[in-house]
Order: sequence, then C-alpha cells, then structure tokens
Amino acid sequence: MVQLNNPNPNNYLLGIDLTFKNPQIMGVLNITPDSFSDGGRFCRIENAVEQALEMVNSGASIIDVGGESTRPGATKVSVDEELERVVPVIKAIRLVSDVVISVDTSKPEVMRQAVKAGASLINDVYALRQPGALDMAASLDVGVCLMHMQKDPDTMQNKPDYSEIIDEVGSFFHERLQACQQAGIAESNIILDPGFGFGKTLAHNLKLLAQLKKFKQYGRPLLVGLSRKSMWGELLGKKVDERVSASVISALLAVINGAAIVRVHDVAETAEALTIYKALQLAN
Ligand code: 7PM
Repeated sequence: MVQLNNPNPNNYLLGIDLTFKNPQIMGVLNITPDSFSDGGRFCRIENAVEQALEMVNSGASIIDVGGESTRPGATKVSVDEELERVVPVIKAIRLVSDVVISVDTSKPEVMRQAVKAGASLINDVYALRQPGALDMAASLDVGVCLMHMQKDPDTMQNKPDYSEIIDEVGSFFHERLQACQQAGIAESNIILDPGFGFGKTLAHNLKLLAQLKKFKQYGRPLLVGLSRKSMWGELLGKKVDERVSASVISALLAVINGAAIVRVHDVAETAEALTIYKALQLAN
C-alpha cells in the first residue's frame, strides 16, 4: 500500500469535526421524477424539502442531493435534466435550513450551479475523472468526496477483479489525491470513500469494511455508503426494503472501523446506533 507523508491531518471540514469521535450522518435525497408521487414541479420540490428536513430532524448533518442514477443500466441523464432536478431543490433546502448540502454528480456544470445554489460538498462517484471536473472542483473551493469505482456503472458488476483490493483502492486514493493537488484542490477539502458495491463482489466489500482503518493512513476523513446495498441482499437474502437492520449495523461497524461520515437512507435508525456509540465513548 502506498504511503503518504501526511501525519498531521486537518479533519475539520464543512464546519463539521470529521474525526471518528464525532461521526456524522449524510442522508440520501434522490431526486428522480416519479410519476406515482409527482404532482408537478412545485410538489416535487416541496416533497424533497420535507424529506430533507425530516432527515435533519432525525440527525443528519449533511444532505446528499442526487439527480442521476448510478444503477447499472440506468438511462443517462442530460446536464439540463440533472440541473432541473437538483438546483431548485438545493435552493429550496438552503432557504429553510443551514444543513450542509452535498451534490451527487460527476458533471462540472452541475457542480458549478449546485454550489451557486448552496451546496458545499461535491460527492462524485467518478472521483473527478470526468472531463473538466478537476478544474471545476478546484475553482469552486468546496469539499469533495473522491469515491473509488472499478470500471463504470454499466460494467462495474460484471466480474469485479482485484489482485489485492486494499492495495488497489489505496493506490487509487494516492493517484486521485495527487491529481487533486496538481489541479490546485486543497487537501483539507478532500474526503475519501472506498465505494462499496461499485465494482466489488460481496467478498471484496467485506474485506474493505473489515480493513477500513488502513485507509486512514491517507490522513483524510472517510465516508462510506453501505445503506440498503445489494451485498446485504446477497449475504442475508433480504429484499431492499428489508435491509434496515443490516444498514444500521454496518454503518455502526464502519464508524467503529474509522468512518467519519456514513451515507444512509434510514437516518433516524442510524442516529440511534451512533448515539449509543458516542455514549459509550464518553463513558469510557
Ligand atoms: C444503484 C447502484 C442504486 C448504486 C444506488 C446505488 C454511494 C454514493 C451511491 C457511496 C458515495 C446507493 C448507490 N452510493 N456516493 N452514491 N458513496 N460517496 O446504494 O457508497 O445509494 S448510489
């Protein structure tokens, strides 16, 4: 595994203390047009804001707004469509809450307009590898989550293969940290994410979770997303709506193993687990 000479990390980012002592919850807010619950544009924005506020009340300190599906085979969303989905929602959340807003996107123009609308974190599953993304993130000077993914969303689950997954994800972090430094992105703005389920088998995912602490050597806060993922379907035989316990338990294990931020759908349940964890830390 590649070593970086950064023994003195600054993990205070986005106005939040991102150390393992103070784990944070990122709540997932997917904005996709849903013919079933969609009563038009205004209704869509209102529903999204209501969901965001409910997650904040339940314990989320970051809301991750996404308008693009990374599901294998999902139809690609155009820049204009993605902007139309996320920008009004970010503006509307910003009007009623000072919660940190993250934008789940790989597109430079969406990054730009989302930050202008009030987002202060870019959550990019391509880790700024799309054309123009590195320079855009540098010019915006906001937080960036760099996630590892093998191949792309359409091909990633077609025989994922690694000789040593921990080394390969570590080398990827090293390479992206260097690319960010060259582009002029402050290291203090960066969060790292091993990308559970993105080009990984169940065995790969379990190894990453078991050895998560190794990625702390890069000196940056770790974000993990394990919520409702298909790995729990495979391990436990549970359908997506039956994965709340698996999601909460794995979020807690990730925090115990060094995660600073957990990206979850079930905010209230996760917050209970983390409250117990923090109470134990204080009692010790
Ligand atoms: C299909 C495939 C649907 C994958 C949904 C997903 C992560 C993320 C996602 C993560 C970061 C999901 C994922 N997962 N961003 N976006 N880390 N930083 O299960 O693990 O939510 S989308």
